[in-house]
Amino acid sequence: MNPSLSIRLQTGDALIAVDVQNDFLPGGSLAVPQGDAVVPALGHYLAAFAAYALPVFATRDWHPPDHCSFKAQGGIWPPHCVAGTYGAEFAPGLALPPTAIVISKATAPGTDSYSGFGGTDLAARLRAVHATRLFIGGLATDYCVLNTVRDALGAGFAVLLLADAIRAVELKSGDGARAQDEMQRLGARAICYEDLEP
Ligand code: VGL
Ligand code: ZN
Repeated sequence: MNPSLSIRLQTGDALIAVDVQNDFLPGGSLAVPQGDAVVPALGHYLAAFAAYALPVFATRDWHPPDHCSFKAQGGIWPPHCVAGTYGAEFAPGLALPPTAIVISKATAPGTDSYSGFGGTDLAARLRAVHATRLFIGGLATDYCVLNTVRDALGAGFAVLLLADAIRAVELKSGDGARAQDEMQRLGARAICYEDLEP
């Protein structure tokens, strides 16, 4: 790797772990293929952010039992991430710091949001900690990661997409790669943990 490309964590950086919840992991009701792989991958970034005392955010899908995105209500998804259930809990292995700021989204029956910014105070919470550059990973590449990254760029944040800490649903084959292309086209820079300065 070219050391001149090495990324140094700095003041203004924040990490966003998108929807790393049991229902999106193998065995969950809306399992993302290899979704569990993001847990140790994000663990590396979480350790680095802890070492620099930089802020960490975790978004979660937090749906009511009759949410509009569920098939019984005419949506396209099986029931998932129902608030207060095991499936909605963060993956047990996800080493969030006690100071992590949890952002719940799509909490009302009639509205969905794939973006962590939709209907939440995420943007304000990021500004409150003076974040300017966001490291974004989690689940799923082609839904909530894509839409969170798009809104982050639209809100003026720089975005580093954690390419080794995302996995896609792939309702249609290739959706994950297309989503990553789109995020990069919009201005996100794809990185891997090895790109961080040791
Ligand atoms: C998600 C489908 C439905 C996601 C959430 O977190 O990517 N995908 N709800
Ligand atoms: Zn959902």
